[in-house]
Amino acid sequence: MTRTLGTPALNVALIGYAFMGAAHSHAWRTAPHFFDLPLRPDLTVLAGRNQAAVTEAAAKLGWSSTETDWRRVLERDDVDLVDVCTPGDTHAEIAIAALEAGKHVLCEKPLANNVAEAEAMADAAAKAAARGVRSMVGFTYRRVPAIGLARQLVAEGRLGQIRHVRAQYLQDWIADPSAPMSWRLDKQKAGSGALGDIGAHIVDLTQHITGQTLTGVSALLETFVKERPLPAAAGSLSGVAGEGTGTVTVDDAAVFLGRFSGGALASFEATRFALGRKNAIRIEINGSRGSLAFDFEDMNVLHFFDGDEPDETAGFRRIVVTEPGHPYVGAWWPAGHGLGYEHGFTHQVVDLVTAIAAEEDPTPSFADGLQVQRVLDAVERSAAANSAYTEIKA
Ligand code: SOE
Repeated sequence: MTRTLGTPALNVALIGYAFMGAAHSHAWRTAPHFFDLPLRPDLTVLAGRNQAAVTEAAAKLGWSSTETDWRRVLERDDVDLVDVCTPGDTHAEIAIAALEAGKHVLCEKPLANNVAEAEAMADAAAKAAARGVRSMVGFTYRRVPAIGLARQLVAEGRLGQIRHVRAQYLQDWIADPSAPMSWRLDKQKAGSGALGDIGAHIVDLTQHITGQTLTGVSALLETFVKERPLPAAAGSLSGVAGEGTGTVTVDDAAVFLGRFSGGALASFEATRFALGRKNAIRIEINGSRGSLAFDFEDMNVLHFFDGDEPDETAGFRRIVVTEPGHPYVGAWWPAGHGLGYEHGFTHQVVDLVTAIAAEEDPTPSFADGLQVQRVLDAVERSAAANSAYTEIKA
């Protein structure tokens, strides 16, 4: 039994209960049972537009009450934190209103659908922080133990001067042209396609690991399938096609080159058409003293090449990142048992709750989310200008 259960409550409200809502619910439920937290998350209210559906989801996901209007959530005195798990077109409105109402905010990635919204959110977050109200953007892959070890090796200088960053995020869930429309394929709802949905992750991850930021990009975007069947039920994510077709208004794939602030050259690929790749995040970083390589499809392993090794014994070593001394691992299982996709969300809750209790600003901050948004915007501007090299303004 952890000590959390005797600590003051942190009353949480979750807005949205689809894939991300389910992953966040699991994290809010699980964190206090594996980590000693300074505050005890209480799953107080789940908000969704349809009363019957949100009532069913609340029972399944473990929430004590429901609301059908997120604005009502902000009026409740029994809500301390709002967790935004809605499509990107509502992130800014909900997060800014919640911060102004004095609620801490966790907002799913990408932070917003465009730079203007992200700037307004970062501004509201800075003002709220001055009043002790905290905010975080949900780049959960930072909290995979192997990613934490990668960042540590770079920070310790084990890779030396970073020369190359190579990152891919490969999925294939819409490679079939008969896969129906969804909100993720609608620019008005999602802001962009593979670029913002999964490209944002590899932009954030590579900046997090290297401690550097992208300063410019040259990009290509493509929409391979421009018309898709409408879903069987309005808003359905069931993947079942209905009558008629809809126009895809976002990118299916983004490919871009970049330069990092420390001088490294980078290549990025984010696609939903890598047939056979389900959720492959692949990162390789080459430095003057060493290299590292990570693949989320083998997420408990980090490959490390130590350039200080004599040539006769040098080679990429396969580090199984499951030792108690590795980031977060000590709270879970003995060495070699491994963690999964959901653990990053639990670690996100742990770090957020710990920062709130310590009256510190958690990371990644909304300012970090804004910087990623500026990279996404530069990619779109470059692609629209025949891949012209496009600088990223701070
Ligand atoms: C895309 O389908 C997606 O759900 C992303 O939106 C998530 O951020 C990623 O973790 C898994 O894939």
